[in-house]
Amino acid sequence: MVKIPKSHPRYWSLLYRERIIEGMERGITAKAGLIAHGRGEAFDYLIGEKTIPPAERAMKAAVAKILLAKHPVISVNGNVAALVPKETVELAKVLNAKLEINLFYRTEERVKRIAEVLYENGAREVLGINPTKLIPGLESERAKVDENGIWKADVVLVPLEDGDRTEALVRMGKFVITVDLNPLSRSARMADITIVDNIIRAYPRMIEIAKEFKTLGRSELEEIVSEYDNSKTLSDVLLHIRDRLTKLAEEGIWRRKKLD
Ligand code: PTJ
Repeated sequence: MVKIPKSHPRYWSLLYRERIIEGMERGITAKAGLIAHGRGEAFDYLIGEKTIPPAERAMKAAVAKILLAKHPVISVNGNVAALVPKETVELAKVLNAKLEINLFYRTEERVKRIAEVLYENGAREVLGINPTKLIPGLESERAKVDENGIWKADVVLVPLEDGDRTEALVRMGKFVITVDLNPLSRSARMADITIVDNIIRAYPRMIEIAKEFKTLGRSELEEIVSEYDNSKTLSDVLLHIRDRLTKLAEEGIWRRKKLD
């Protein structure tokens, strides 16, 4: 991996970019994952590369919903495994959720590599290695799911997803949560809860929230979920971007100031 100097003003961005490249070289991330990452980076610039209030609200509702679920499953693809393997395993543990590998560009070699990464990071069980069920109405490789995982799940967390499977899972009656920096993507609009944040910030924050919420009773968790409105969240994200861009334009971003 290329050494990124810590003094570089875009250290974090470059570090995660290297992780994705390394993930691809190790057979974890799909080539198209590099493009998906670039798209995410562009939206992260627009929101200001920090967790914004609508994302914080969505994360709280998501954690509450997963804690209330009977069979929660966290789906893992090649980008997620390259960027946040340790956090993915920790989040599943703290939420008592199962982990399932589900790939759009599925090859058995990639599945094996991703499973290795998850086990190296402390996973006790990884599903999706020998899927026996097919999500109805979905023609891509993503239709292949594990009978004890996504197939029987009531709540599924599908980060960095493409819209097809989100829609198919919603059709199957599942409650779908996504993490997607693009508030306009099909998955963002199809999901029941959309966390518009970078997964590198979202998962650590969700782990904190989960630890905090574990002390709450079911009725308190139910209240958090019932007060949540995903349409409002998506609208608030768009308004945040609009207001931020308006402010930057009025202040004159060309004056070499640091962007807030
Ligand atoms: O590993 P595979 O074979 O399952 O393939 C995975 C990819 C990501 C290649 C596949 O799912 C894909 O092509 O996804 P899309 O349609 O490009 O959608 C990915 C979405 O995730 C886009 O809307 C991006 O903006 C968003 N995104 C990318 N990086 C991040 C992100 N959202 C949150 N955090 C990120 N770091």
